[in-house]
Amino acid sequence: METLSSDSEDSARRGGMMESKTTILRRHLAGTETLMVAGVHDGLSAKVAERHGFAAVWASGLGISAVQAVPDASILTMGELLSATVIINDACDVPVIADCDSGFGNVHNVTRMVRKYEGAGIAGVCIEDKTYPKLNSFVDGPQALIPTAEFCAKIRAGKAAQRNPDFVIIARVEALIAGLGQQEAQLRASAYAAAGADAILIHSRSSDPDEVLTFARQWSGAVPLVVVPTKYPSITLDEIARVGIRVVIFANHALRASVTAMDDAFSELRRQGSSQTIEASIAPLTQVFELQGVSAMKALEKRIAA
Ligand code: SPV
Ligand code: MG
Repeated sequence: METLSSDSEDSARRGGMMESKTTILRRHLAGTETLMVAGVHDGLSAKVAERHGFAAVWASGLGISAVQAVPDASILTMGELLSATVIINDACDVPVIADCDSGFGNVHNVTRMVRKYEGAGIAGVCIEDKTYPKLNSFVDGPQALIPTAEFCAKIRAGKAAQRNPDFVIIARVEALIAGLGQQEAQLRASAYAAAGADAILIHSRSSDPDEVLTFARQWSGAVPLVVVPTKYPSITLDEIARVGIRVVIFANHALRASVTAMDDAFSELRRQGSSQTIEASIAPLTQVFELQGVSAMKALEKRIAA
């Protein structure tokens, strides 16, 4: 699938020979096909997602926190999340949408955040209308939102800070998560679109897909809709497309799959005291080497040898 390494692709982009990841993401958003985005938490998961044909990846705050074994509760700093996101961006050739939680503070934090993320080559960011520090939407506890006007100011600050007009800012509405109902969710989404958001992520923790489907049916269509079907996995791509939702993010499936895979392997190793019984079910090292770019490294060695 890959014809250029990230480094050579970066320099090709810098030389103006290729479309930037930001422009690619912007084009995807303007298209008509529902975009499937894979949630990833490190370079390796980004690479695997890309190989399965995902057109973009989501640098998940939950995932990046989880791999450092800390809660998704604004424990990591913006710098830590950005470093992890840059690793993800370097590892794959598809656009990265960065989960930027509630924007790391007020309008001034959002301004700096957009400059830093855009400057690092990240295609787009998503900010949510929760208070700072935030708490993962699926953790029981207060899911307090900031006032609509305050979040609109953050969106305007972000849009004013971006340099490339194609850079994407997604506004995430947490009204349904906070139990404030469909009307409040629609009011907030409309206000965020009017403030300049390029897309609206409508989040839900209902196990019934109807909550987001109802929202989507009532949506004005001012900007595209994004969903994260973690708690309502029965929803189909067809249903999503039929109500006009443009982007679906499978935010944490790689993370959860890897926890199960590690659990299974470690439990079998402890039980057997040998890896014999799991060898056939775990990736061979050749596959790991390929993901690490060992063959590209060898090819380069050959090319530059005198
Ligand atoms: C994430 O992946 O960090 C998200 C999605 O923000 S969720 O965990 O569903 O809130
Ligand atoms: Mg998150």
